[in-house]
Amino acid sequence: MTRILITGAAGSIGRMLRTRLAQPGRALRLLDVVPQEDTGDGAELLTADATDLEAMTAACHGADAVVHLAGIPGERPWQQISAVNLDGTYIALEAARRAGVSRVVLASSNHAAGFSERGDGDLPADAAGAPDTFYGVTKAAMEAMGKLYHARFGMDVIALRIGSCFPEPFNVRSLATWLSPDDCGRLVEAALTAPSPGYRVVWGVSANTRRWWSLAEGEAIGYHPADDAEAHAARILAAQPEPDWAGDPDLYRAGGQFCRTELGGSSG
Ligand code: 15L
Repeated sequence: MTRILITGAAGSIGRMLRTRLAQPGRALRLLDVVPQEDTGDGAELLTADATDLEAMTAACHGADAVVHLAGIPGERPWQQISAVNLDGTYIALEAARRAGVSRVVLASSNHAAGFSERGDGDLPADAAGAPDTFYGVTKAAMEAMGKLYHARFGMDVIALRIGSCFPEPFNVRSLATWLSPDDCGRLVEAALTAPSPGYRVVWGVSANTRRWWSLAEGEAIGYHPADDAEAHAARILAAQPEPDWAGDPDLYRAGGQFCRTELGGSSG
């Protein structure tokens, strides 16, 4: 029996993964600061703060891998977001190390590289960080922290630069950046099961026709997305002209409107 600890399990991606990662021979241990519903699926439910090193170390004991989703998912004042996202990343990795867990999957974000611009080819997943917000800085630091724990301790760490992970694409940008719930499940499954991946950064994006983020790094760990936001394009584009992907600031930069959001203001 393998055991996977998921932090931030009550959040939207956590709830998507609860059903998609369940499989025979695997136990899910779901941790969140808010109490979770016992749906009768056999998952082990823990109520704890992911920024509490002692609680996290205890939660990691007996786990084979950690999927670290806990964090504030958008822009906030620095003190607030660094206390949760930066400290939380350190604590997830350090708790895993102390408990002997050798693999950690980190929920990074496209906003770690939000100022990257659309070019001729696909943007590689290992393109240098170019954060667009304080939130993006915490995600770039998450990737750096993961790289540190790999280099120092030989842990397998896969950072997922997640795009727009929602039930459906909802605006023009998300026609390129959407990560469908099922592809999110496929991506995390690949990150959990790839043989000896070492340290990787992978885009979390579906096989969208309008995608400009590379899938090569994901394919290298066995992530093969099956969904395409284009199925929703007619609905989204119904009331507007064809978008200007090269000229619209919300479309030619990876982070979209986050590049214009007030630093420290609330978003996401
Ligand atoms: C993120 O990282 C946010 O958590 C999410 O709410 C969306 O804003 C997403 O990025 C996105 O870029 O669409």
